[in-house]
Amino acid sequence: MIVSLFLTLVASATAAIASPLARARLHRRTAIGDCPGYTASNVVKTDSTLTADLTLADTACNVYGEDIDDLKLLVEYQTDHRLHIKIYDAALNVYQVPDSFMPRPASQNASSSAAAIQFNLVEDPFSFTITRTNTNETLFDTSGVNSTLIFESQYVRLRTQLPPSPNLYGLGEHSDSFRLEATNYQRTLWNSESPYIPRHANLYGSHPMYFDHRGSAGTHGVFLLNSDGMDININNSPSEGQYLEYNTNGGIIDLYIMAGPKASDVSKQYAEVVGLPAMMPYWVFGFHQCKYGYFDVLDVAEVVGNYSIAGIPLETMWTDIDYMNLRQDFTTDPARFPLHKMRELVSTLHGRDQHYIVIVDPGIHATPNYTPYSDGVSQDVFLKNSTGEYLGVDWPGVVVYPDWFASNTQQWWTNQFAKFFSPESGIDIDAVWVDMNEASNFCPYGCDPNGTASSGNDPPKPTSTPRNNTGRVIPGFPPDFQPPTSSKVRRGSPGSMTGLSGRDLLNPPYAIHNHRGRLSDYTIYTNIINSNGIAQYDTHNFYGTMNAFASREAMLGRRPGRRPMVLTRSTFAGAGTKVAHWFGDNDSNWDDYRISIAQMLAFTSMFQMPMVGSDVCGFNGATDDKLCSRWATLGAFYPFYRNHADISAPPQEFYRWPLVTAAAKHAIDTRYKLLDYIYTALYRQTQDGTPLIKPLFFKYPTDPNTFGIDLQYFYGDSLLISPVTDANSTAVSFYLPDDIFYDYWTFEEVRGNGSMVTLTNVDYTTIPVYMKGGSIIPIRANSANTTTALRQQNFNVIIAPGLDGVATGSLYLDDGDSIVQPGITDINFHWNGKSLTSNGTYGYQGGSKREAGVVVESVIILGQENSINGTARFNKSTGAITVTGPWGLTGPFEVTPGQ
Ligand code: MIG
Repeated sequence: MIVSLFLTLVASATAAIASPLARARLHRRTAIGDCPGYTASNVVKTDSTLTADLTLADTACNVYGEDIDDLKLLVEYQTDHRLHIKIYDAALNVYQVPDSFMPRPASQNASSSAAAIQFNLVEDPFSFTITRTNTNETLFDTSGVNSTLIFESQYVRLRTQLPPSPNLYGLGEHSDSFRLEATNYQRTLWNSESPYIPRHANLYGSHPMYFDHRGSAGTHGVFLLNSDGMDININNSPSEGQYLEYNTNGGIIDLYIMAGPKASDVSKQYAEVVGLPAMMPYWVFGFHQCKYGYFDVLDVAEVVGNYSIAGIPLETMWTDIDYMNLRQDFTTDPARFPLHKMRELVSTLHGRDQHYIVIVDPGIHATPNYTPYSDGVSQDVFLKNSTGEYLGVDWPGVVVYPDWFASNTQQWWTNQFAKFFSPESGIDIDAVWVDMNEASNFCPYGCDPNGTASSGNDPPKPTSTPRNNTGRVIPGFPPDFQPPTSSKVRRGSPGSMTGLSGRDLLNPPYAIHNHRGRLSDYTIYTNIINSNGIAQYDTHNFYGTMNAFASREAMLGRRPGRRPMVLTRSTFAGAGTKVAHWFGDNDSNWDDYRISIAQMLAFTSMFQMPMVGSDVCGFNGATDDKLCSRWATLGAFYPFYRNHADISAPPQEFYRWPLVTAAAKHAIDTRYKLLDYIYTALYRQTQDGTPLIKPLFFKYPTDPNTFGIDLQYFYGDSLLISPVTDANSTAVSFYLPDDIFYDYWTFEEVRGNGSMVTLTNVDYTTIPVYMKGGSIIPIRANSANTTTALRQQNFNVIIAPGLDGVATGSLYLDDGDSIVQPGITDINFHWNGKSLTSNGTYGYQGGSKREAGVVVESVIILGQENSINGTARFNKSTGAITVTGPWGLTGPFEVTPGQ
């Protein structure tokens, strides 16, 4: 089999070389250093725009394709803090990311003289700089050595000079350090299935956006709206200085420069370009359990039951591809996951205020008598090659892939969801999980799908017979889930801008450094043309995002008016406007535990994709009780909190070990008390782009010690999280900036002085958390078993005064579910050193009587030397004053201790 595959590959490689462009590559005329660059002419300026023609300055170099002779330059001062710079072919043939997928922000025609950043043109040879208006600092500069603009049919190069040792972040998806290495660093963007999330490799998503932080000089952002495969090189040398260089396989230069000057301003300004993130249902912040390899529906129910027995709150149960009949979407395994039993599972979960989610893959089994396929064929929704159906291989065997651009695809997908996930007759899921959507193809380029699917690569099909529960009682589930009589313990096994013609769409002359091999290896071939005429070569990087967006529409079709939650593996810039993401198949090791923080920081604070998290305790391999305890605890401070493991990994539900059980209980209890605090932070991000998770440098931008920190972060605006990160250790050294903090657990005041602090006795069931001075944090007085019950708990309000003695905070409340809210409550708290005032909007009526009756039980003021006015409860050892209410949440109130 290996030999025959090899021969196929050789044969196809030969075929590719025979194509005209590949020949051109072999006979290319010059080296990259000889490319002539462009000359600008016909420069026309208005107050808010600049246009020019760019003409190839000399003989074409045709290094990786053919130089395009005539380009156009468009510069727009879109707002006073955002510049748009577009360099494109005059003939408008070169592919541009379609507006239908990524609607562009309208220019507000700001006046260049009032703008925070300026575009400066050099006409001959063409180059440009971007400078900060008030300081004249250069932010972007294409005039350096070896920086000539190259714009060819299959290669675009743009290079900017940077100051030495830059603080650059972003350019995901990757599993490298949060602050990017500046020497010999390459970031390839080409969405691919990437088990074990390898370092220094392209992963599942593409976000060509970076932040450049320059300390007291401010922060700016750069977004290259280009979906072609690319290598971004960051490097320096004595002769070329420090630079960042884009090398794309095509597309145009569609650059958005965001002026900041604060880092969180850049976040907001990026949201103005790609869109604000989607609000999520309240319950999605609950704890989720998943595993690939649950044997049958009973096994799934048993996990739910075991969580109850262990007393660990479980909000949502998940099922992986195990539930499908022979791994086909929109089917259930009649023996192991029969539909009637699945319906019982879901109604039982719903009766317990729990939720249920299953997986759906984009690859549709190409087989007769399978309705999702035959419907799709008759509605013409699948990708085609030159001879007919384009085939790949995925879990069910030979598959076809939906063409998300085809006119019937959304309706077909929506119909499959409506039927299979019908509340009346199907599986009434609460959210959906879309996987394998890079898209993944088990068949590398040149292989025969039919051969591959029927050979060793064919996934193991479940053959097991149904079983009854012969073992333990599953509390809360109907009788047919229960053991028949006496019980024995058992365990189950587990012109149109659609792209130039004549390109080599399979093996472009410039080969990006895709860690999976050639562009078409293990994915949909890049020469497949979508129904709108654009090649997968250009749109590959957002195939998964379109799949996820279509799934969101399909979910909306089932539950109109309610916020959908779609968890997607593959993403592109702007995906956060509609869907959520997990970081894919990590490994159960300490390094992957650590790197999850950097991944979370990039997506939340930079890519405007706030609902994210890693597989808690690790996906691949065996975890252990120490790693899983730490991860259960860290995960409670991710926005998305799900324990998930591979089929080959031993089970790792939190109740499997006493230590993890204890850690998870404490972690979930803490997370739930803080749930409204982080829900409020998510709401803010959906309103103006302020990130719900912040790197330390966002808050201490002039303290260089914070610039490289990626093992600590702010959860919400006020909580500094500093987890233990060493393997099997109870010690951690972390940074405390020059500021006042309060220990979340003891209320003790801790004065940070811009140095490292070491704790040596951090038990496996806890994590260092500090409240930043200046904050007011509303927490639920008690946790609960579900988020539904949590919503009926009263609040406490904690005041953590800043160095100036004052503090602020807020609390947002709504029904947690509706897209259009009938009424919201949004309260601002202010502490002036003597009194707490609260005021705002009070529109949320409460979903139930008990919810409507929720009050603030007490107000706790930290960091006091004496009891204020003598009467409030004062704890001398911690300096905390407790004032007891209640105060209602239906109108403003004021609390002055002692009065
Ligand atoms: O080829 O559906 O990342 O979360 O459990 C692996 C089975 C397919 C990969 C996903 C993982 C999921 C698994 N999937």
